[in-house]
Amino acid sequence: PLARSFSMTSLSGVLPQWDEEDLPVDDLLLFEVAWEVTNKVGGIYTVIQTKAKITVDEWGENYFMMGPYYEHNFQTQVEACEAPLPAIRGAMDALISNGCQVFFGRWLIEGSPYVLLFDVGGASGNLDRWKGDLWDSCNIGLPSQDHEAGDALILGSLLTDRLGDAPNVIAHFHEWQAGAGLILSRARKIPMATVFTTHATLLGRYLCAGNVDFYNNLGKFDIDREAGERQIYHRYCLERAAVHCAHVFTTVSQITAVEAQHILQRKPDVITPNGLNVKKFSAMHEFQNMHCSSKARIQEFVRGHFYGHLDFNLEKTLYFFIAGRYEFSNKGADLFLEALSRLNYLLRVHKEDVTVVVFFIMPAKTNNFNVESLKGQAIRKQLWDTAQGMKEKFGKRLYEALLKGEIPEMNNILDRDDFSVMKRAIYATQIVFHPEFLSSTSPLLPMDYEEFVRGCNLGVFPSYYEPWGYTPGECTVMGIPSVTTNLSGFGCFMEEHVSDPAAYGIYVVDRRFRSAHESCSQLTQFMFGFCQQSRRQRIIQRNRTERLSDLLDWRFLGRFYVHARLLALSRAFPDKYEMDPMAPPKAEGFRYPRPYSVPPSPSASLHSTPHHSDAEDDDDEDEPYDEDEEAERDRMNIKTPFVLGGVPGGR
Ligand code: G6P
Ligand code: 1S3
Repeated sequence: PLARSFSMTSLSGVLPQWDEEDLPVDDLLLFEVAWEVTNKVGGIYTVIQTKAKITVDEWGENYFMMGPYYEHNFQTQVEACEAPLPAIRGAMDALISNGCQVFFGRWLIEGSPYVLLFDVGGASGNLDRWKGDLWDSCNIGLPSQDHEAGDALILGSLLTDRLGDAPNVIAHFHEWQAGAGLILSRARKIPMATVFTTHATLLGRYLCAGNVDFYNNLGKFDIDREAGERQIYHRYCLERAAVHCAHVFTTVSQITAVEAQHILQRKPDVITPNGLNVKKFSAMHEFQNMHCSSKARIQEFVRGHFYGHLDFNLEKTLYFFIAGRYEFSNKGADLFLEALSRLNYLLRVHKEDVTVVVFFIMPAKTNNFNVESLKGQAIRKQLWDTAQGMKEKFGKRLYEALLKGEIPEMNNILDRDDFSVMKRAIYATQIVFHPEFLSSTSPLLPMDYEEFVRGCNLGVFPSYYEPWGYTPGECTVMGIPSVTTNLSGFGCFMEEHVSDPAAYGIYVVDRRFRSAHESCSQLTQFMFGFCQQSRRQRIIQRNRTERLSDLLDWRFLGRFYVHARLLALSRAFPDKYEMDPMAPPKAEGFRYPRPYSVPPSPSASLHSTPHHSDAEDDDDEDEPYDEDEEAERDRMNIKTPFVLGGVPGGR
């Protein structure tokens, strides 16, 4: 019998956490299916990759992730091994003897989960037959030109072909590309508990990108016709069928829940917000030091980029960035550009000596690097190398002179040849072409995304369509302030759980109840206010931002996944598992209070320290603010009214 009870322990002394003992996993298997398992396409990869650790902690050897096989991904991310369970080995053998390729191993990420990957391309010879099966089971027809939908069906067919023989399975499917497996498993009456999570709706994404007033017209769209006109009717049918076949349907945020209710015609049973695998540094200010060293590298890049016309003070330069899938208006790049031009105007009118350098990190088709930027970078690098060489020579000669008891004549310490080398370096224009931007091996900016974010001052993500939005969350756990919107799942979540988000460095632009012009003005004011902060105020604000990390930790948010699975079990096998109606974990009512030192006026949040100062270089300024005291007091003030109800009881 599964007589289970949960109790709460505290995470970092702030948030309640599930006790992991007694989760009903002993005799169950958990399958998690997504197109992005070991295969980075977008945000779902981040969800499953960061969540792996807590899921493995809970399920151990009973947890299997499943997705498509790509040779390069497998070779670089997976350690091949034999499947531990006879049921899985049997299914693999049966598929292989039918000419399909399947691969098994441990994904080399934190938690090292097992992965079972299916060679979709290699099984494409069966596609017509499987299309027939899909039509027979649910009357969804896939057109031949849509290869992505065809691949999704192949994955689903391979999955359900043999794995239905495994006993006591909970299968969690993510997004429409994994949906075919769910539809087929229900059509074939395979006895497993199913969960389907949507991270965005197909039609919602299309409609928003098409410049419609989406959220004010949610109930008015003729959804079948809209899907048909966009030639995605069959995909939309797959998505909708998966949603309706699942025992439990979840979305990543409240705002996408409302969207799903209209576009997919089912109210989600559970909201499963996206978390991160938060790493705390033992030294509290370590993340500030990391900001400093990453920023120095961005500064080097800027020096090279503006080589020959660097007419601004790098000490008074702030780095903003936007990042995400290249959906210009959905991700708010349009609003950001307009707000930047307004910010530029304000900075000039107010004669601010701050310079803002902005990066757009959006993977897009490129032919090559801009030659001028490469020239600048190459010259900067060469000058750096030359300077290093000269420094060594200089040091050596100085040392030799001192050994002899002499102070050398500084003007003579370098000889004529040395000066020639330095002059040559100044004139040199060697160029290297390399079509990459943000990667640790890039010639332009040799940093990975995380290092880059750490070095910036503000992430700006004014999205219009953003079911969750990892980018501001990633900034938060690194202690970097960011702008988000009340149309993003993340922004709404923060507004719900943080009393004064701006004081914590989370600026939420209202894109829901204001016109585009008004939202743009608000964004401009946020950025202008940010530019007016002193360095010390920015440091204090970063400390506060970082304090919100616990809220975004999977150790806290993972409970919603646990709940979804238990609910699916109780619906799929009601005779065996019973769900206490009080079971849903509750996050309502939980709020981070306004930081202790911030006065209770909303406008004060824009200047987030007790005493706003105009001095920029004021690291040592003696302000009546004690970070540790503030952190401690805030922690004491945080209420934890989560009621974690019962869980399945045996019958
Ligand atoms: C960190 C470092 C400080 C540095 C500051 C720069 O806090 O510990 O030494 O002055 O970053 O901050 P800024 O907001 O100007 O990039
Ligand atoms: C989706 O990825 P996107 O950037 O296309 O899924 C992400 C993970 O749930 C989510 O954070 C994002 O908002 C969605 O839009």
